[in-house]
Amino acid sequence: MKDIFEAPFIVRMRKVTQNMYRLGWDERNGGNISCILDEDEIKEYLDLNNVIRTIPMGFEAKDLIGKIFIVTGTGKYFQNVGFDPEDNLGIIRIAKDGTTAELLWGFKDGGKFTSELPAHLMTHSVRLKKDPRHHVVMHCHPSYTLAMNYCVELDEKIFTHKLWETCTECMVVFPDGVGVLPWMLCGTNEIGEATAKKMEEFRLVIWGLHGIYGTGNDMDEAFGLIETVEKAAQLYMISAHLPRINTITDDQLREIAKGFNVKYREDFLN
Ligand code: 2HA
Ligand code: ZN
Repeated sequence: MKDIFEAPFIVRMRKVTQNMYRLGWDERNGGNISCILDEDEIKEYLDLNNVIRTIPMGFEAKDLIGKIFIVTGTGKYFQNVGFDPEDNLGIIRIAKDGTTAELLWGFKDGGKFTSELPAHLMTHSVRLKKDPRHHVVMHCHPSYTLAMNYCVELDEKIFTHKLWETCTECMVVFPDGVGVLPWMLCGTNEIGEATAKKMEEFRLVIWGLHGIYGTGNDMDEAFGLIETVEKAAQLYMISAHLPRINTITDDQLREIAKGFNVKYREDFLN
């Protein structure tokens, strides 16, 4: 077996969590990430017949039976993933009953997966149906995006439009817009189901007054989506109290969509 600490999927998780922590998106134990691991990429690193322990999930993930995920741990700090990945991360496989996780590696202090596993797995199910190349679900609390939650209506059209008109890149990066959920109690199956429902239409979903979910075919894509929202939100928040003299107009937004050949939410323009 190869050394799992050198595996690209571990190196990637260490890097991205450190990056997110340093950006201030994941204070204390805030945020969580899960990523589908393809059997081919892990079998050289891990004996897939060796189940360390089983952990009940409290919901059913029928579509994901047999799938393997690397996932951040509950109560764990992104700050610590870099120097102790085996304590802060786990690799789990969804067991045949669809309601149990088989721990294959990690959570070495007896810990378990993020409390947001329902939202993550339900989202994976939905996004996989949209695109079989889907792999990553990422949740975090980026400051400017969150600040915008307090001064912009929690409405998908209004919120998306404000982002689009603030930064030329936005229409190109997320032409499908940003889904928005009202404030809900986190860590529950209910917020998981509501998130997954939004994920049928969007790759980005705001959890009102809490944070954001981003998805993608790889880590860069999920991260890049959130990063682009956060950049626009930052520009919005540092300029919102000043007179708005210029803006990207709806006609210009249409021009961007045409120029970059992206299919966008036309109903989100005026
Ligand atoms: O686990 O971000 O939503 C920390 C969180 C919960
Ligand atoms: Zn959170």
